[in-house]
Amino acid sequence: MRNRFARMAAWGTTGLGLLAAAPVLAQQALERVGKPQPGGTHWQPAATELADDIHWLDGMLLVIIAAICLLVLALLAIVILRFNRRANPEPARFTHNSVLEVAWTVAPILILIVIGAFSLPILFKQLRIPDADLTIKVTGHQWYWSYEYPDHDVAFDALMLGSGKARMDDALRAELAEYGYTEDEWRLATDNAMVVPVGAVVRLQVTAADVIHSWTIPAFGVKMDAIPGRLNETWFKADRVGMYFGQCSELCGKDHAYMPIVVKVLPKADYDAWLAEAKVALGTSPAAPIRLARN
Ligand SMILES: [Cu+2]
Repeated sequence: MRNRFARMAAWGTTGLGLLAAAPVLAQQALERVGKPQPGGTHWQPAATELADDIHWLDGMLLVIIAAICLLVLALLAIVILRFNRRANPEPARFTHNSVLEVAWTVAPILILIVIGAFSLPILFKQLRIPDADLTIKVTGHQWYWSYEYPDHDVAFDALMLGSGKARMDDALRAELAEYGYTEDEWRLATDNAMVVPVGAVVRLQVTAADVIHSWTIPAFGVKMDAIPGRLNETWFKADRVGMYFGQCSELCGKDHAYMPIVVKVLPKADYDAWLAEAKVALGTSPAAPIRLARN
């Protein structure tokens, strides 16, 4: 709460009102990805090629691990049924078998090489950042995120709506609606969101101001530790317009569960309109980022 009041004072209420009103219009129709679904136990639908790759690798590993489990199960069953004391009263006395030992050493090596041949290229794709269309600096704080668009002189904090509330009430319902969220999006919804254009390569620079946090959007296949004193880099290219939810993923203190992440992926024209408004509402005079960081 303290943070939000400080920011309102810093930006002036006119600017904040302008910005708060605009995303409401834009996000009403946005597909929501990353909030809990009834019976949802699988991956969130992939919105980037990176996430697609990860899901494919997961499926492929599942096939391999299932085959290995079935093989081990079958061997166990054979041992239990054919070599128990009753079925096999006179056990063999040999202590080793070179062919068998070479086989059970070489086979796992081959399996690991096959897995590595598919997983390493995916890993390298995550690590090699393509030429970026947009750079955003993400800073984790106890307990909120702040975002800076250094090329556009825009910086803002993103705080969970209704923090400090123990249960839903009319005021909170109204606040969520005012920001364009539904009631069940409480504890995922933030006052400001990271906004990016669809199809743009976004380079993220991730750091923290106090303790280690971790920034993630599962649907993007992106998770990056935010470490004080370090600038970690990662990237994504969202292929689908939508509103994507994530949460701090490194236990960072008592309100770790209350620093959600919202990314809005908008058509280029909507993004440009947002950016124009953000420059007015959230634009940074030279002193402003420092003041924000201190909040
Ligand atoms: Cu955190």
